[in-house]
Amino acid sequence: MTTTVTDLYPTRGTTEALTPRQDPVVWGDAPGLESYERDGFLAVEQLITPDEVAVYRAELDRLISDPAVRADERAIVEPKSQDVRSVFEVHRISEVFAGLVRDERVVGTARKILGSDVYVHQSRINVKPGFGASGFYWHSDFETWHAEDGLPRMRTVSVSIALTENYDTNGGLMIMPGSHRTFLGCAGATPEDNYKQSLKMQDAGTPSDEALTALADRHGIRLFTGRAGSATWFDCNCMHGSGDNITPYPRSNVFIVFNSVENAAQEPFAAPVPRPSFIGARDFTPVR
Ligand code: 6CS
Ligand code: FE
Repeated sequence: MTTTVTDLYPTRGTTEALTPRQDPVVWGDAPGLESYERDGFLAVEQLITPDEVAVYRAELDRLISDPAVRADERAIVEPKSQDVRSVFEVHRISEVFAGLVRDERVVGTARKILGSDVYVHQSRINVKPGFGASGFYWHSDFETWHAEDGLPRMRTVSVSIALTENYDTNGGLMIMPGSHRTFLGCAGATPEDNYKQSLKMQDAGTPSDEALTALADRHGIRLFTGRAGSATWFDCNCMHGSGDNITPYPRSNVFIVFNSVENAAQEPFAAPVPRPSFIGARDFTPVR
């Protein structure tokens, strides 16, 4: 007997459609998360100390200059400069970053928000070097993780930890506050092997100008700046993006996505096959 899975968040059909969020934002009853519930994000001025930043920066520099890492399919290079743009599954490649994932300041906060044990759905370091590194166009991560990785519910949280200074000029993260409460189903089917293109420049799953204008008019846009060591926790369904970085100053971060073990990936809801496990994990072992 085939079990039909209800798709609460239809996307990548013929037309764009708005669906109100049908999931809590904060799944646990932990105090102090009221603003995260309201805005969909929580900015932390210092999640890790300057000394710890130095350790992770050194590890990032080591990884991106290691030819074996650069040759690995988990490394994505900048289209123009061929600089390393991102390295995925960094928590498996590097014991140093694996330690960061297990740090109580990190995984403990994810458990509080998601109200359960958690596993890492995705991790990456984004280098975003200076002199023209390209940004990430507006999107909801959940739209991709639902469509292509098969995450059924909005019970997923990302944390972006700055490893370099995030100025207001070097391509920082922008989020539309409150946009996490509406799911924007995008028009246009997912192409085969979409990830080979989307991790450089996303196309499928990007909103129309009209939808973005309506969301921006309603919610505004918040730019996140902060010192190295600062962090932004944000809900999987926030509409967010970041601009190019044409300054000489890199905007490097480590980005960890925690998913509830109660929300494990199923079959993709709008893609022919799941993405590789280094992008959307298929090992649901809780972080200990
Ligand atoms: O497709 C993804 O999973 C990745 N893409 C972006 C632009 N943000 C989320 C995630 O890292
Ligand atoms: Fe994203």
